Amino acid sequence: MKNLVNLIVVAFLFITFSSCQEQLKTPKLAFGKALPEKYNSPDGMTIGSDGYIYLSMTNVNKPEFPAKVLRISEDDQIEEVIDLLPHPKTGVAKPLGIVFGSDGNLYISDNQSFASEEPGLSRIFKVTMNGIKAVKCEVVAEGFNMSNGITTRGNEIYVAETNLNAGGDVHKSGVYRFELSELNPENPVKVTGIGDPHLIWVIETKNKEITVGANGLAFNSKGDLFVCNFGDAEVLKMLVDENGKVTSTEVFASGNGMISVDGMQIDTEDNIWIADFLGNAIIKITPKAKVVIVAKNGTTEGANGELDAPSECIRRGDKVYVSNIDLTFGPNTTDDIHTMSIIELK
Ligand SMILES: [Ca+2]
Ligand SMILES: [Ca+2]
Repeated sequence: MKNLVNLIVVAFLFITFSSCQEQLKTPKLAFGKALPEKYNSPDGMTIGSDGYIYLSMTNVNKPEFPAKVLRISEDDQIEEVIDLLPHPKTGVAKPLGIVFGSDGNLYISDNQSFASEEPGLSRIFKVTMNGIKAVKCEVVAEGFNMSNGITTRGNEIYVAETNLNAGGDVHKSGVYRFELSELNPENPVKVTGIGDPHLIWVIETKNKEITVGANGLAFNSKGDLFVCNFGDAEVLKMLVDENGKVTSTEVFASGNGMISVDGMQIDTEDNIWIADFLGNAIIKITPKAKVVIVAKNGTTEGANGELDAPSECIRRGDKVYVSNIDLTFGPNTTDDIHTMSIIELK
């Protein structure tokens, strides 16, 4: 009898495990091949009104290749948009989050903490667009330690500062808010951390080992803001009025198999899409806060399209495009196979 019970338990576990595995989607290699060496670490993405995915090619793994904005056409061809402005001190740009402002220009976080340990070197770029042509790249805000996710609502731009470095406290991060009219290349905004009127929210990451804080952020169709707190694997929700005043905050989703929460995008159905860098997974969170692990695999080089330390994902139609930034951090080791993945939803 006891053996029979054991057998039933084993069979049940096997079936449960198998069905969970079956629900996971298998990512495939984007573009049918690895990226060339000159495109060695993709990160932030946004979709333009032209239907292209605009992509930050941060090239953190091989900085001898200049950081660029690329775009991906609806038939998955890659085009170059513009080379980004090197920092005078480090000689490189390190773009992460990217978004179109309501003025039709691109706003991009330049995370100089990838290039230097000196605090305060990170910036926000404005890439002036004329139709599909990029005209110039200029600095419109500076003084960040690690400018990261970036998003927009109306004439506002929101930026995640992953490390406020407040008096050496590595657990504090936050969200800055700017009016587009303030972002003038003639006179860039200089942010100053705690006490800066642009800093509308400070986040405390509780994880003592992974202290990485505010990361991806995005608005849903109602204008509610969601922010990833990377180290605590939680998605925070905040309401911000039109004057930039935070009126409520809550934990919207946490845990449920998420190990970390990195880049975030929200699709047209208000599903939140998150790259779980440490968990090597792509997560969907429904508007009702149900956490779904869409794809996940072990550490890899990504040669067959496997997830390889993904840092951002974005849904376009029935495909989810994944940037495998492939940084040496947590369980992952940087390798020489540079890839993006695509997950087909249908
Ligand atoms: Ca790789
Ligand atoms: Ca790898």
